Amino acid sequence: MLLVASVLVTGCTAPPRDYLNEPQDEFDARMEWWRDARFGMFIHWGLYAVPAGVYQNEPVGGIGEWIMNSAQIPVSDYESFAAQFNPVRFDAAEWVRIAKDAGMKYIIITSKHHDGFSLWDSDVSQYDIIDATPFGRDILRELADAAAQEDVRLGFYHSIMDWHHPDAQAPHFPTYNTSEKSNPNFPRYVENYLRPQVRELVDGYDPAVLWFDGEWIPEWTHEMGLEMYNFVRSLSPNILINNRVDKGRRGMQGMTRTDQQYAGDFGTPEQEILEGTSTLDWESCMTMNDTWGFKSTDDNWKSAETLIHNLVDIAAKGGNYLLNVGPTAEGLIPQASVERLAEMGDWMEVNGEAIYGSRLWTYYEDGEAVRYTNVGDNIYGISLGWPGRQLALRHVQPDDGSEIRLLGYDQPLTWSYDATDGLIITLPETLQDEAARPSKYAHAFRISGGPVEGDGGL
Ligand code: H79
Repeated sequence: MLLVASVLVTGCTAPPRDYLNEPQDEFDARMEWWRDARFGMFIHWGLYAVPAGVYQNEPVGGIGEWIMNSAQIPVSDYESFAAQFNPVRFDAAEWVRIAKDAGMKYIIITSKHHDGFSLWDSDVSQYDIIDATPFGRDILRELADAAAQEDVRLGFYHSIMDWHHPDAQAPHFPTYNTSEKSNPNFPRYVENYLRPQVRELVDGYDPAVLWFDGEWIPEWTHEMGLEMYNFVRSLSPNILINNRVDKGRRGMQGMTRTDQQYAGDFGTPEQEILEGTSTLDWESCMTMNDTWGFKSTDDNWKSAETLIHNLVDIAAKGGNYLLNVGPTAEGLIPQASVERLAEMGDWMEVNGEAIYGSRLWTYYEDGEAVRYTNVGDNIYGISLGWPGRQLALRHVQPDDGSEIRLLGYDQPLTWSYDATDGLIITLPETLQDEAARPSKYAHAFRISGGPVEGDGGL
């Protein structure tokens, strides 16, 4: 009887699967869409958009979404931002369109950041968009619907650290300090709050990715990480989970340590790009200015040229680029971000075939100014900046019948190869005029017809 009852309750008698020991081919199949995508949008949005970097008329240093910590705002004071959060100009379809037009294939939005505020109607919380704000619309639902319409995948950033929940706070809060291990109530928060929230997100919105963060606090243990990873996969077997679910991340460089087995499908360099390649999957998350959550005072925008070069550099090294926007409390993606994303979209329109679905090649660079990608039988040499009258590539040897084209230009290019000089591609005179070039900032040359690795001029 007991056995029958337990079968009825759980639906099966098999022991919980250990998703960590996944056969390589199953892992590859699960990762395929993400590896092909190469470019995604990160969205940091929450109550911190209300103060937007200013507290009690004083500008607060540091990243905007950390203002509660940086300005040592008491929980009860910070909560009052909820009553002011009424982003009436939020339009999920518009956000998805901005991402899609930029060439981004997926979106990761903060379901809950460290401040503890949730962007959906959580059953275990009153501190959420429905119960605590005048806005009263489920932001995650609207984004999930809009993303599904446009074939853009949606995932959630969910913070393990929580500065609001009483059971999750270290006694010394709000002065955050990693050196003290001190909160005996934390497991209760995990059991009664974090896990139920994660279940609500996965069951209710079917996210493609769960992107954990705030895992470095001493209360969060390796065992909790393994358990969470298996829990999420048991709810949604094909979901992807970043390495911050567990304790294996190496600082801001973000790749997973290999001293033991850690959970997590991909590494997460933050505000940096790997120096070279990796045998592990990875995604660099980066801001466009110096903050993730909106700050009214931050105008330190990276140029479209820098952003495009980053995208190329990351793709050549086998990674993904998760580029952040921090919408305002009115619900708008800042105009400076929109403009840069539009320029990236223009570039991807012409050059996307060198980025999407690309895989690591034998070489990822040829000096400072050239990156290589590989898609199918084609090698792409991507020049960061205009190469001049000719482009010299030392690492690639075309087949005799190879055709070389500049993406966006309608004629094949003239080229020569010899062991001394390597491959020399001659650039047409008409393209010496900047205005006549098919794209700005970076120029992709497709070498088709079975090129192989070369060592010309080395
Ligand atoms: O959500 C954005 C930031 O709010 C969040 N991550 C991005 C995606 C972020 N949290 N903290 N930081 C950024 C900087 C904190 C770095 C440190 Fe540590 C935490 C220094 C010491 C503890 C992690 C663990 C990095 C080094 C060791």
